[in-house]
Amino acid sequence: MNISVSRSTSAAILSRLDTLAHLSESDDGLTRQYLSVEHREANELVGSWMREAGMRVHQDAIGNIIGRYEGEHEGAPALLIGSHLDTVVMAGKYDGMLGVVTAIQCVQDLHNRGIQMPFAIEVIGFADEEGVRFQSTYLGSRAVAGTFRKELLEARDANGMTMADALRAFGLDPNQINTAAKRSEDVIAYLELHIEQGPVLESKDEPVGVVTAIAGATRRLVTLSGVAGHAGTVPMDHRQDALLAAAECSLAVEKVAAKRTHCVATVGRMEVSPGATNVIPGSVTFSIDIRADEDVKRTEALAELDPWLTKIAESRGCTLNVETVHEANSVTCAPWIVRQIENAISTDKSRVVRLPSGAGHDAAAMADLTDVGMIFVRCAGGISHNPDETITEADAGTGADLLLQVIENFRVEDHSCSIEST
Ligand code: HGY
Ligand code: MN
Ligand code: MN
Repeated sequence: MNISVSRSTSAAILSRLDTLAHLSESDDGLTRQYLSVEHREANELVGSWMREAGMRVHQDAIGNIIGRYEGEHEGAPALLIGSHLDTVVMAGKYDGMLGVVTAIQCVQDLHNRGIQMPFAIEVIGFADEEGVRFQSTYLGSRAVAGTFRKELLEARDANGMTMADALRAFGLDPNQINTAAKRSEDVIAYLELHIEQGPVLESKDEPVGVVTAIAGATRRLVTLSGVAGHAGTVPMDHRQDALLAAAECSLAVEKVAAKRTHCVATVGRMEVSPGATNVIPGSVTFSIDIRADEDVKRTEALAELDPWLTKIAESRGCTLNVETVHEANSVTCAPWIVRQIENAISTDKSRVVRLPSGAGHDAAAMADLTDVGMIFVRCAGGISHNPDETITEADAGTGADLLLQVIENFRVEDHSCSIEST
């Protein structure tokens, strides 16, 4: 790569990520949920960095923070560069935020050199990618892509508040969400820089790689209803214990994934009711997250799992309710963008790591609007969704160099909008 952002840039990136990491709902660890006080504080802080970099800033109707850096001609179609500002519970400080902060630094670099591209650049800090509060993911990027489903507004958080009411409490109007959607003719492509969240780059001793595809995913909420009872008096063969049914179902989830290559499944949340030591659980709700590199594998795994869950519930005298709260097919990154990222990494193709993403990303939702490309940055041990998530300052700089080079050499191909390539 022949463009290099200054060393101060990589230090600035890490320092800004440290500052963002303090905007958390709890003192021990980073948790920043959608439409929370911390979300508002993060939008204000990131918005100030966008302004410093010469961008015009606004918050859209679903709570994304967006900075626009005009091109040579006012109102030109934009290259979108984004990632998310929300986190999982007890998160690391790079997942999502690295992509937003790095994009801002790249625009800052252009601004400092007085460079304007033939296209505009819009940096987007998406409001909710993880789906922690309302159990459905890609809310911010779906709104921008125009694929937000209104029924999601009725989803409730752990306190029973609907998304619609949470939007109103945040100062937003749920009826205006459609105004966040972008027209495809106003967009030339979407780029996202993200930590790999896996071990491949580290195993190949490479700081960055280009993403070829993003795995499809299905998220479900399963509720088993049995009979609550006295832990001391109900004989074992008279029980309709919802937790034991859920435990058996969890093992079935593991088995349908483990028998398929590149297919993973996780039961990450389980709520037991009434949740007392001396009461047989009457009702349990648990989550299923299942993904695969090929959509057919995921649908086959689900088709195998469904009757199995029904059988387990019946055998334990429980009723079963299954709700699909998220479904996204796998997405292929546009070859014409992959090629440009590859060329920026190295003209020696054998040096370039091309890898699929097992994790979901906003790019998967943005692919409904425009062609997408992703850059991965190495993270230590591939650890993510964990406070121990970390990257080196050098790799943060290499990622920024790469993104800046892709931006400065971006050639629009196969696209309807009228942008003359520079
Ligand atoms: O779950 C995921 O893959 C992403 O971190 N939202
Ligand atoms: Mn994540
Ligand atoms: Mn992420």
